[in-house]
Order: sequence, then C-alpha cells, then structure tokens
Amino acid sequence: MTEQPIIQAARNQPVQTTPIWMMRQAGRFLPEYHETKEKAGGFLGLCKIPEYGVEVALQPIRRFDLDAAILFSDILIPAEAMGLELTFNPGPVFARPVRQEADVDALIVPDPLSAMPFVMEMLTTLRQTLPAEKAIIGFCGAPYTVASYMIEGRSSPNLEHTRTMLYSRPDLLHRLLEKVTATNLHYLQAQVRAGAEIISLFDSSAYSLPPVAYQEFALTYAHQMISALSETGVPIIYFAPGSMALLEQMATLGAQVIGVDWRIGLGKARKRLGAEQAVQGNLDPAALLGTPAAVKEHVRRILDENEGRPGHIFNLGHGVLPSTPPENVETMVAAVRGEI
Ligand code: 1CP
Repeated sequence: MTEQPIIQAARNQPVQTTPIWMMRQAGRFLPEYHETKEKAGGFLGLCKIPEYGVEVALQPIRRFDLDAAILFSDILIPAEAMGLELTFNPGPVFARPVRQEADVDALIVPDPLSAMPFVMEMLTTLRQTLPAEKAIIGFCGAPYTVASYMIEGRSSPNLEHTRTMLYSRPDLLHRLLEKVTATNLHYLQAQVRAGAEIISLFDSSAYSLPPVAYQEFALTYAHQMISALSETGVPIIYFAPGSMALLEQMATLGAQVIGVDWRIGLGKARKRLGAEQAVQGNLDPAALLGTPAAVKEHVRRILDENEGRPGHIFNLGHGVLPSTPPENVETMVAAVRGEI
C-alpha cells in the first residue's frame, strides 16, 4: 500500500495534495456531535463507550472527507487511570488535585489495556472502518501539560500551583513527571498496537515556562517519550500552542512534525525550525468565523508561505471554535485541495 498523504507529509516526502485535518474536528461545532453526546450521557460517555466515540470520530470525515480521523478521548483520561477522580463541566475537574508528596506517591502507573480498554477498542474499530487512505491519529498530553492539570485540578490561566511547585519542590514535580511519562509512554505504545498510525503529543501548558524551565520540565520528558516511540516507526506531531518563542528548542525533540500556531507566519516558523523539519498548521481558527472569501484568501496565504515545499500538514493553529459554520470548513478543505 502507498502511504497515506499525512504520513508522507510527516516524513517530509512530496505529496500530490496537501493533507488536512483539524484539531477538535470531532466536536461542538457539529450538530451531530451534540446528538451523539446526548445519547452517550455526556462527554465521558463519548470517551468510554466505543460505539459512541467511534461515531463522533467518523462524523467529520463523513462531512468533510478529511485525511485523518483522531481518536476520540481527552488528554486527561490516563490521569484518571492513574487514580484521580475526574469530571468534565465542560472543562476537566479533578476532585483532589496533586499538590503534596503523598498525592504523588498515591498515583499508579496503570496497564493501559486493562485500565483504558475502550481507547484501544475504538482505535481498532476505526482502522477497520475507514478506507486505507485515511490515517488514524492517536494522541496523549505531553508530561508537563498533563502534570499541570493534575496539580491545578482544572483549567487555570496562570498555572500558579504548578509553577509554585516548580520553584519550591522541583524534586516533587520531577517525580510526578516521571510517573506521567511512564503512563503515557505505555499508553501510546498500546495505541500504536491497536491501530494508531501517527501520534499527536499536545503540550498545551508549555507556554507558561521560560526557556530554561521548558528544557528541564517539559522538553526532557517529551523527548524521552519521542525517543522511546521511535522503535514503533510511527511519526509524531508535537504541538505546544502559544509557545512559538520555543520553536528552536522544539526542533531538537526528534519529532517528525512540529505544530505551528497562528501567531507566527508559516514561512518564518519553517525557517527557524530548519528545512528537514515537517510542520503542521496554521490557519487562525477565527478565520473560519468570517466570509467564505476570507477563508479562501487566508488558506491561500498559508499555502503560499509554504512555497510548495514537502513536509506540510494543513491544520488550524489550534482547535476549531464551537461557533464555526460547517460550510466554512468545506470551503477551507476545497481551498487546500485547490478545488476552488
Ligand atoms: O463539552 C464537550 O463536548 C467537551 C469538550 C471537549 C472535547 C470535544 C473536551 C473537554 N475535550 C474534548 C476532546 C479532545 N480533547 C480531543 C479529541 C477530539 C478532537 O481533537 O477532535 C483532544 C485531542 C483533546 C485534547 C485536549 N484536552 C487538550 C490538548 C489540546 C488543546 O486543545 O490544547 C487539552 C488541554 C485538553 C483539556 C480539556 N478537555 C476539555 C476541555 C474544555 C479542556 C480544557 C482546555 C483548556 O484548558 O483550555
């Protein structure tokens, strides 16, 4: 079988048409997502009942013919498997955040197959259901990001508890990061065995760190995961939104693809990352709230900035916004494929 376009682009090989998928493509901007979420009894039902999770993962492929389906789950599902009680309302909430020595000690490193069988079942079904040319994306959070949610207990703009621990108990933060790294590594290895063909590693909290702390507390652990996963042969997309000041450091990770957000031109990001580094991005998600003409214009601008080089996966610069009109996504896909 010839490789899927996303995999070819991730390997910096030439492709006929730029491949495209969207972060949060299975989500709240689609009416059919809300219908299935209702049937599943809420967001966690979508994550844990394979029939529903598979359905919402397939919905954006049916509508927009995107080049890949992403596993339906959340980066905090493995944190729950480590022993933390988790609810979504609609953002994640941990009943007992991880702040003290005893909280870190109590966390387990679970066996992914017995703790999260529903994830592997979804991936296997997705691979059996989708045509071979569509890729299956597995994912997890990068260790620093998952640890930051465990420490804060919820979404938090300043990550004050996390950064307090970093500067007062760096040893404790390292112990937590080691446990999260081991958990997520086993988890991703299980995802690849179940059918994931490319992996997305989300480091959404990295923006909170200065370069030296980013190196010590985020990059080191993401690098460990990426090195260990290299034996699977599956390409990895590393994405740290809001952290484009750290691009040169990201280029040392050995990830096949680096995600680029919309706050920097794609051409400039590629220059800073180096010619060998494939990239993903970077349409402003808000561009999909404008007119079809604006969508087309901004897609063109990004393709122009790429100057026809190999190694580009088209995506938004972060997740699709819930108020996005689905017609604008159709326009974006057609513009990327040169059909309009
Ligand atoms: O009410 C709902 O329907 C829940 C909304 C929702 C969805 C659709 C949440 C809550 N998570 C998800 C799914 C999800 N999350 C996916 C799979 C689907 C897809 O991409 O199509 C993925 C890859 C994630 C990853 C995720 N979750 C990240 C990393 C990427 C990013 O956006 O930076 C993070 C930080 C989370 C935590 C999370 N989950 C949900 C919310 C509202 C949040 C908090 C985000 C924040 O703090 O800003």
